[in-house]
Amino acid sequence: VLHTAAALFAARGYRDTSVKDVADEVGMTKGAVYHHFPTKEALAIAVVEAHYAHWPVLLEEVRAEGFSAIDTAMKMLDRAADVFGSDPVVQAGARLQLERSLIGAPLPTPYTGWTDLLTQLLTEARIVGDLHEDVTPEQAAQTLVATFFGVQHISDTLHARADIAVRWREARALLFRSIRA
Ligand code: LUB
Repeated sequence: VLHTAAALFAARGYRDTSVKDVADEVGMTKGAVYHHFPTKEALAIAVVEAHYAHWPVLLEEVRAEGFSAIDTAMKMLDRAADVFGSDPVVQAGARLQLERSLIGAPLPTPYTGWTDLLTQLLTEARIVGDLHEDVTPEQAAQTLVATFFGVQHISDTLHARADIAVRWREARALLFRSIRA
């Protein structure tokens, strides 16, 4: 139900997706869907939460590859760009966050999870001397998040994210060249 709702939210947005649409697509009754998600808002919240659930898993995977902290940050964002380009749950979460004012229930706060994660990694990077002396972890994290958000948004708006990987790697090449020691 969650994946089907995500596909519909990603394609049509919150307003133009009904619980009935989800039920029909899944092949369930509306009542059966309401058994899992009591309201349409609850369904949207679950999709946004599932969007964010990707990143701790991704962090563990990238950490396990043994990169330096600054390279872990870069690889995390590279992998996130690929996921934004392919995963309907991640795409739906991003669209729902853009439409948050239309959803009559509070969604998780956007952006701060990534900013905190990248600040932590870049603080580790600074300790081992991998961060440029003029750069603070907080500033670099804010700029990386703003850039990634903008790159994925423009790619989505203009090209349905078909070029997100290329656009992101161009942007992050500039950014990481400027934040590395
Ligand atoms: C990321 C989006 C789209 C931030 O973390 C978030 O909330 C995000 C959806 O709101 O990009 C950039 C890593």
